[in-house]
Amino acid sequence: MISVTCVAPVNIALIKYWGKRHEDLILPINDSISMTLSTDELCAKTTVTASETFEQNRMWLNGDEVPFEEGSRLTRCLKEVHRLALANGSQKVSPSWKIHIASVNNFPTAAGLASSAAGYACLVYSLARLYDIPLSEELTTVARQGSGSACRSLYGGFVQWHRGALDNGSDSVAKQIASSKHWPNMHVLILVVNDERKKTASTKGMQQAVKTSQLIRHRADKVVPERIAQLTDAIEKRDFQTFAEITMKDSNQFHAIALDTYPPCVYMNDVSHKIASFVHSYNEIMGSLHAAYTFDAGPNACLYVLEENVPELLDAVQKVFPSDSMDSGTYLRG
Ligand code: 2P0
Repeated sequence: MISVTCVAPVNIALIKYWGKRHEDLILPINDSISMTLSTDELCAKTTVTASETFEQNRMWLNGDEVPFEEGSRLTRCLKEVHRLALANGSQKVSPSWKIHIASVNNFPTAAGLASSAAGYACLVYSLARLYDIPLSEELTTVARQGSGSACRSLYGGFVQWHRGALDNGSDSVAKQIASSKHWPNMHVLILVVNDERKKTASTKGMQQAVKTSQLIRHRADKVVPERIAQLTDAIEKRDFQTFAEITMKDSNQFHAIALDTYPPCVYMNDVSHKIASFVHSYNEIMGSLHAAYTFDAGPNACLYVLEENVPELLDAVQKVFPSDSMDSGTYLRG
């Protein structure tokens, strides 16, 4: 019997992935950029065990068994890892041995806090360690087939997921733009507005968006390519002003697309909108951009802020949003 345990953190998108051009291979219609949090924050932890004596593949998520169905994303990831293991001539564990997977998240699942990203990144990386497969761009294509955003969590720091052009998805890979050491004073403050499961799962929300939104093509073809270039440059130069402006604009455009979907997907709630207004007022009072918000497919806010500005921002947040207006507030290091 051989066991491997790994931890993978969530990543928070700055330029959002929203919309697929291929559902099964999980190929996106646009590039995206994210920042991966540090490993002592929001994480998935996965143990994979392979044994000659196991009779079937089994998986538990947060203690509950989940089915290992033929054709599922889980099965697809396992098959792809086996293919890489064969290609690498890995000898450590026979691909014929069945495996047991136990994964836990240290944060609410499916509350718009990128749980599937950390979960599949952790699963694929743990399997790779089990079969002695090195981390590579090709491995990101396997994580991508578990959940699109998962490919970005295989790397730390700032990461770009390239949409790619090929039909087989082999060039739809994640690449690191800069490690976390490049901009060590970049922090994330997460305001948990609500930790319930989101109403419309991302997979369904983006399918509906691609089918019905008239704005989504304009975003994918015209807006995102320009923003990717600008944000990459801002990250390279550690230019917080440009970084913050693009991040907030992209969050707003993603939610505009969600509302342009028919029927609309409403992810932000009244508190989320109040947080966005608060950040704009706060920045105006400070005289320059000191904080940037971004909201994923849920009401919770992620605020990007430089370390030196954290105490002041935290103080203002606590004054404007006393703890009963939110489930909890968490301060995290990026
Ligand atoms: C992102 N989100 O870039 C965007 C922003 C949510 C909003 O990636 O269908 O769970 O598994 O590929 O990765 C959420 O989508 O969707 C997501 P699938 P996923 O982080």
